[in-house]
Amino acid sequence: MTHRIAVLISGAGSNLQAILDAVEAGTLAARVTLVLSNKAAAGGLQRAARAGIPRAVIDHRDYADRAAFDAAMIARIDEHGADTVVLAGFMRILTPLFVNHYAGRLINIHPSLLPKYQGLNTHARALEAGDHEHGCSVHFVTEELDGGPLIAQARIAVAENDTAASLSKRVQRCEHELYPRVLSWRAEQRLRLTDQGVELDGERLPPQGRQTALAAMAERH
Ligand code: NHR
Ligand code: GAR
Repeated sequence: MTHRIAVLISGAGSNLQAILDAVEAGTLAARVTLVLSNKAAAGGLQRAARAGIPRAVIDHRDYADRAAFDAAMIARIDEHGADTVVLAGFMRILTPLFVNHYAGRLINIHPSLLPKYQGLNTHARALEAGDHEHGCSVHFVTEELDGGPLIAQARIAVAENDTAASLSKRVQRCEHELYPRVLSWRAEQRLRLTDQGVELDGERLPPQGRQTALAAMAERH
């Protein structure tokens, strides 16, 4: 059966688009069963509509607390079926209820070289620190915010004249290449989370995950 992916978004959905494009191109052997947003205005919902994919809006403000919001999302996601649940610019912290329900099949992409710069405003923080490299990380999601086991990272060089905006743009290009690639590993049943850590092709990955070379890495602007 084709690998089923549910994608959670809060914004523009450029990572969602990269996933949809990879499915369309045949490089990601999966089916996106649902695009779920906590914001009705999220641009990614239009992308899902164009691709003919079921959409749902579950607004966190309609729920008494985080657990109730998460329970509503679980119910909707499971109606559509998901072998992997993908966070793609999803901006709500998830409770243990949600994280445990999808243990080992919940993945996030984060715009920094984790464990550096967990949380928000990662590009400004990398610049502020004077880092010479920056990038993005894909990880299994656990209760520990941005602290789950790392699957893969891609690095870019930071230039003298970079701003948070220019960095964000280059990091996003890396994300758009890296995320579909990692998801193709899942779709091909090559990637799993074990008690010992992350396993790719039956081998345990190092703590920072697979370091990947991407076409987008060579770009400076
Ligand atoms: N939930 C858990 N339990 N663990 C993780 O690793 C998670 C998570 C939920 C989202 C994505 C993450 C990121 O890649 C993510 C990882 C939102 C916030 C946040 O502070 C932090 C990290 C991430 C996403 N959210 C605020 C909140 O109160 C709201 C911010 C807003 O709406 O703009 O939920 O960076
Ligand atoms: C991406 O850069 C992603 O790494 C980041 O938000 C952007 C979403 O863009 N995620 C987070 O910061 C999670 N807190 P998109 O909606 O165009 O995919």
